[in-house]
Amino acid sequence: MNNKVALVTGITGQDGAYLAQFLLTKGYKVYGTYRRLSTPNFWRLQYLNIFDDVELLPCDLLDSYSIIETLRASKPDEIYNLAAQSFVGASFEQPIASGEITGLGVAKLLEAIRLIVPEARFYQASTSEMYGDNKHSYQDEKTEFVPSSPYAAAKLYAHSMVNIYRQGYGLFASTGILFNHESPLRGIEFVTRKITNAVAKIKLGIEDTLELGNLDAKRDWGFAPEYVEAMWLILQHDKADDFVVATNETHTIQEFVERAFTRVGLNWENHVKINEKFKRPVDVNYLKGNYAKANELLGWTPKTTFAELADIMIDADLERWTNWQNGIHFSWDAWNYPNEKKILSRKLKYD
Ligand code: NAP
Ligand code: F7E
Repeated sequence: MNNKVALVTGITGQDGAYLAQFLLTKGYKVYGTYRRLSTPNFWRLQYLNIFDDVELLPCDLLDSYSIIETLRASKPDEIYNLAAQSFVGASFEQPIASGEITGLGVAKLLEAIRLIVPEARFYQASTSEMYGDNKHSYQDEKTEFVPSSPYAAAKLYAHSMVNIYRQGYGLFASTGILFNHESPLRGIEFVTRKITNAVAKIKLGIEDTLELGNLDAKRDWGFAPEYVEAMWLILQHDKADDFVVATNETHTIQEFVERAFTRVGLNWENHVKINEKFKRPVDVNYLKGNYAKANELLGWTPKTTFAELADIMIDADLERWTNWQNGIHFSWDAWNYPNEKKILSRKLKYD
């Protein structure tokens, strides 16, 4: 133990689970917040085998009093705010809820920190989505933000509030402007995991087609376990600041599709269909980060390549579906999410 206490909001999400695992290896006592749901959602903590090692506190960013109770109960030295409505597509469907959770929720949290634990170090999960549909060859800490979705607008509000609380109240409040990062624990609606889950099912004969939207968008994709280490390094730095975390590479969605199908020996063109429903009213077409500052000041560098990332995800989903076919039971998200096609969209086009 290092006698330090960390509070991770959104511990049930991809990054929350990996960050909790990382902090436990560093000797932290780890508290994590979860939302009360009709069906409990602890599969990632179980998957990493750390469910019994973390302390769970009920907290919703919509509810200031639950935030206050969480801070009082945990008395954290470090707070990692990962909780958000994080799906860009859904933010077009529910812009108000996305703003209240992902934007205003952070203001509620900062106010509570200012009043209850002002000495705590605070990390905010900012995002490359804040750059929007920009025209720059790469984006770094100096690039202007032009958000292109309700999600990005909410995140930019939160990002601005962190800077205001740092300057105005002297909080040790930092942000990581993280570009897309993926893993076998990635939420099933996000494009990489949607692809690897479907490719595994197609390979095993459970499904035949994969419907996608915009294949031309480009993303800077890294490996999530490496990105949570960057979050920790940001809070160990001697000064609160903003840091871009990225790979400095960019690839189209189609390249990811090709890599995933090739991994299992199939031709993607025989299985992929375009469905307008999965195109967004406004998309971010090009993202490529520059992590020079994080490298220079934090010593952080990405390690897993684009191809390795796709292979790790494909192999994990193939193993899960193979186990499922063999009647092996384990904690997992995909088996009871049969088909995203079932979900009707209010604003996007559908058949
Ligand atoms: P994720 O898997 O969607 O996890 C989001 C977490 O937030 C979940 O634990 C979720 O709980 C929780 N949450 C949602 N609404 C909440 C509310 N009203 N109150 C409290 N908690 C709530 O997201 P992720 O990929 O791990 O990303 C972590 C953070 O980094 C997010 O803030 C995301 O916006 C940001 N980010 C992600 C990326 C990326 O590429 N992954 C890049 C940049 C920034 P449930 O399990 O109950 O839904
Ligand atoms: O979309 C295109 C889609 O949903 C990537 C979040 O973690 O990273 C994530 O946001 C691209 C977009 O991630 C489908 O139009 C095509 O251009 O995987 P995504 P995202 O929107 O980049 C950032 C950094 C965050 O902060 C967010 O929290 O893929 N795309 N066809 C599709 N996307 C989805 N989801 N589904 C499709 O069928």
